[in-house]
Amino acid sequence: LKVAVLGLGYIGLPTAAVIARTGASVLGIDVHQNVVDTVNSGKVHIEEVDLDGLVSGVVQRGYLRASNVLEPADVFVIAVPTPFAEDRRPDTGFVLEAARAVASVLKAGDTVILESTSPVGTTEHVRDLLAELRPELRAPGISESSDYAVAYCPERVLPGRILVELIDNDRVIGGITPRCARKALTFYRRFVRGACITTSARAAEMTKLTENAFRDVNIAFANELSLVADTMGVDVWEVIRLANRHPRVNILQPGPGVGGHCIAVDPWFLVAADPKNTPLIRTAREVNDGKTDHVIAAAAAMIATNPGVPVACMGLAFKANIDDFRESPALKVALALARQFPDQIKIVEPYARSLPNAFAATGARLIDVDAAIETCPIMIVLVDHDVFRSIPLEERADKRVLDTRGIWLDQPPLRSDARLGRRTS
Ligand code: SAJ
Repeated sequence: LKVAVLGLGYIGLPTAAVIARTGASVLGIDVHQNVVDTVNSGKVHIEEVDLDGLVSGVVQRGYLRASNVLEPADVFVIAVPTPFAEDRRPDTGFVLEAARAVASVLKAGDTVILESTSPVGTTEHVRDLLAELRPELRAPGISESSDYAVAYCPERVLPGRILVELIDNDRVIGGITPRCARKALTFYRRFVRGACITTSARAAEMTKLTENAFRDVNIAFANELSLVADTMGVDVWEVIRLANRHPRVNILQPGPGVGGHCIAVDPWFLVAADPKNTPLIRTAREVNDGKTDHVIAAAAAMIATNPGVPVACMGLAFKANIDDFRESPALKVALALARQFPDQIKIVEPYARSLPNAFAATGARLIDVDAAIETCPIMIVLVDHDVFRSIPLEERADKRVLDTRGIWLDQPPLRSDARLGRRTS
C-alpha cells in the first residue's frame, strides 16, 4: 500500500509514522524544505512523546520518506492547517491547495481522506475540485458509481498523547457516499484499535467542531466561575472540587484562558456558519479570551505595587508538559507583562531553548526553575507543567504568588501587608 500524507505538522507527521509502522510505504509531503530535510534525516521538528524514536525507525527501514513533490499513491491523507482569517472565518486555502496537488496524480481506485478540522461542506468542496480538475474520472456522489473515494475523518488526538490516541481513540469516518466511508474505514483499520464509526462527511465535519466547542464552553464556565469566586473572596478551586462531588457535576479547570490551535479556533467555525443561532458558543469564546485580559490586569496590578522586584512568569506553553506555544494565553500574558515592566520580568519555560522572537524587543530573560526560586520574590503561574507543580511549599512559602492554574493550593495566603498582592485565580 502506498500512502501520501500531505502536511507534516503535529498531526501529519505522527500519522505518517504510525501508518509507516504498519509496513505501508509512506510519502510525507510538506511545503517547508527544512521539515522535509529533517524527516529524511530520521529526525523530528516537533516535540511529542516517543515520536523521535518512531520516525527514526521507520525512516531508517525505508517505510517513510518526505518530499515537497507529491507522487501517485493509493491513499491520500490531507492534514494541513485550516487557520481562520482576521474576520474569524475559516480559511480552507491550504486544504484546497492540497486537493489540487492530489488531483494532479489521482487515479481510479484511490482514496482521498481529509483530516484537517474544517467547516461543514469542505469535503464536498474537495470532491468538487477533484471532479473539476479530473473530469475523466467519475467523482463520488455525482455519478452513479465512482472511480475514487473521498472521505472526512477528523483527528482527535491530544498533544502529548498523540501516538497513544492515534491508535486507541475511536474514529468518526464520514464518506461522501457510504462506499467512500467503507473504503476509508478499511484504511483506518490498519492502525486504529478504537472503534471506527461511519457516517456522512457533513456529520463528521460537524462532530469535530462540536467536540472542541463543547470543551470550550465548559472551560468558559470554569473561567467565569473563577471571576465570580474572586469577587466573593472564595477559593474557586475548592468550590469546583466540592461541586464535582455531586454525581452529575463535572466542572473543568479555570486557567489564564484557552490556547492551542484547536479549541480557541474551531468554535468560530460554527459561529461563522450560523451566527444567529450560536450566542452561547460565541460568548464562551469571549469569556475565555476575556480571562486572559483579566489575568494580565491582575498581574500588572500586583507587579506595579512592587516596583523593581523580579517577577517569574512560570510557563509559556498553551498547556502542561508540551513545547507548543501556538495561541498560548500564557505567552500572551508574559509578553504583555514583559512589555509593561521591561526590566522586571523573567520567563521560566523548561520546554523552550530560547525565548520566542516576540520577546526580542523586551528586556525579558529566560531563566530556569532554580534561578527563579532563588531570585524572584513574585511568581505568576501560567502553565501547570509538572516541574512547576513539584516545587514544594518550603521553596516558595515567602513568595508572592498569582497562581492562574491552581497548582499551589497549599500556598499560604499573603499577609495583609500593604504591598503584597492578593492571591487570585
Ligand atoms: N484548559 C483549561 N482548563 C481545562 C482544560 C483545558 O483551561 O480544564 C485549556 C488548556 O490549558 C489549553 C486549552 O484549554 O490552553 C486546550 O487544551 P486541551 O487539553 O483541552 O485541548 P487541546 O487543544 O490540546 O486538544 C483538543 C482536544 N479536544 C478535546 O478534548 C475535545 C483533542 O482531542 C483534539 O484532537 C484537539 O483539540 C484538536 O486537534 O482539535
